Amino acid sequence: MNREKSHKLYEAAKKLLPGGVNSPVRAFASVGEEPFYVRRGKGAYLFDVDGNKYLDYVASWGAIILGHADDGLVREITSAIQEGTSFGACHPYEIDLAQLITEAFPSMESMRLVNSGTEATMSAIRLARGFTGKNGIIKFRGCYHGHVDSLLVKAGSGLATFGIPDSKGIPGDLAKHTYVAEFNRLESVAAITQKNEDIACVILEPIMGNMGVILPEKGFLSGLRELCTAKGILLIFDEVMTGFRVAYGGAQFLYNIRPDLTCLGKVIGGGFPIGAFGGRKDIMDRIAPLGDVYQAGTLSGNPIAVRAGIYVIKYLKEESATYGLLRRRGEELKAAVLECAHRYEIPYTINNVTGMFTGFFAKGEVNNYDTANGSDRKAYEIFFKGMLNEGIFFAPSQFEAAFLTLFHTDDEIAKTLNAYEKVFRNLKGILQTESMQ
Ligand code: KE4
Repeated sequence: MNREKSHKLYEAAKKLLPGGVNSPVRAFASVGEEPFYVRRGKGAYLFDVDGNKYLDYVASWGAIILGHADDGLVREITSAIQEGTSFGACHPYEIDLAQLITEAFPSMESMRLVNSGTEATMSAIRLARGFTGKNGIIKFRGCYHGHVDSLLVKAGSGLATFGIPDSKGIPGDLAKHTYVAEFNRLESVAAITQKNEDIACVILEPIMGNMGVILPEKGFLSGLRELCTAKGILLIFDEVMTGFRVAYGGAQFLYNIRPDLTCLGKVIGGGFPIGAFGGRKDIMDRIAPLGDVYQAGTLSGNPIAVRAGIYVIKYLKEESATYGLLRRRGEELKAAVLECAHRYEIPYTINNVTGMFTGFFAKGEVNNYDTANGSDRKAYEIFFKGMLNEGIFFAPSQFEAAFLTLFHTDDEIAKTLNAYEKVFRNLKGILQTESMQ
């Protein structure tokens, strides 16, 4: 696959951008590849500057659910942009989006729109600290909540990928307030709260996506809810990835848990920069200008991002078949891929929720940080490269999720399965050779 133009662009980018990218995981470093440069996207596909076509399972890290350059969305934004791009003043669309979100997420009685998932989680933990008057935060090893100082501790996504679970540049005086528990191990949370009274909140991805997809085990989320309620600790669901993705009402709908605060992003902006945090009104009323916890943003509630989000969420609301389609295709793909892995005797397991999934090169179940971290990254690198050469773009890291869009039709699933067949056949040969050495 010729990627000469991409190579030249990457060389130029490296002169101006650290690592040549605007976000680390895009550098493809952990899979030993150079990034390709996208010219355009359409439906389930990306097209690079060298004319190559890729079936896209990254979907802008989950922000794209309808498909790239959806015709209706393009019409909506083309019309919206004629009226201006940013006002720094109130506009009616921000009320419409908030109404749609609170109907889908009843726990979000009140909310604030921001510009990224990071801003949403950063604001939510500041609010939790302000509301409770406490400093401590409990997060889970491998969960990633954006590049928030207090949350870049034992984090997932790009940090786990590059093996730097803790970023430099975060003062010890701040990091000391962050406690790290183990996902699916409720006792690890209880152990922290028994020793520390000064805990403001527990924040987690209710379905992990940033160590790859890891599902909560039965009783874990409900146990967390009970523990937080009993201790007066706020429970924050980071649904930046799962919101409007795993269900119209997110993971909190699937598992019937009411968090105190929720963070959203990605899907609610239709690919434009957006985030939101919200929850109990008594808590949100502490946010300025009503309350004494400051939060602000020049482009917060940007009319273009908001109108894109309204279009996408209305589509998901009205096309109720959407989630059934994503669920069916996700399960079909999982079953067929696992059958293929079995035939080639490749240790592989898939965690999947409504077409948000990760395949791990691991022997047993992947249900926590250690089992995810123990997966075979060399096999993943071979998988990634093999799929890319077949024109299938998966995340350039084992510790990310793959996403179906509504344009991943049965034809795309068939194309993906053909590619898996070739890649697994090749991988079996490599693994057999290695085992003989
Ligand atoms: P952003 O600031 O990147 O919009 O959102 C941060 C964030 C917060 N919470 C969750 C659960 C998230 O998954 C994210 C961001 N996700 C990563 C991919 N795993 C974004 C991709 C990137 O960092 O380039």
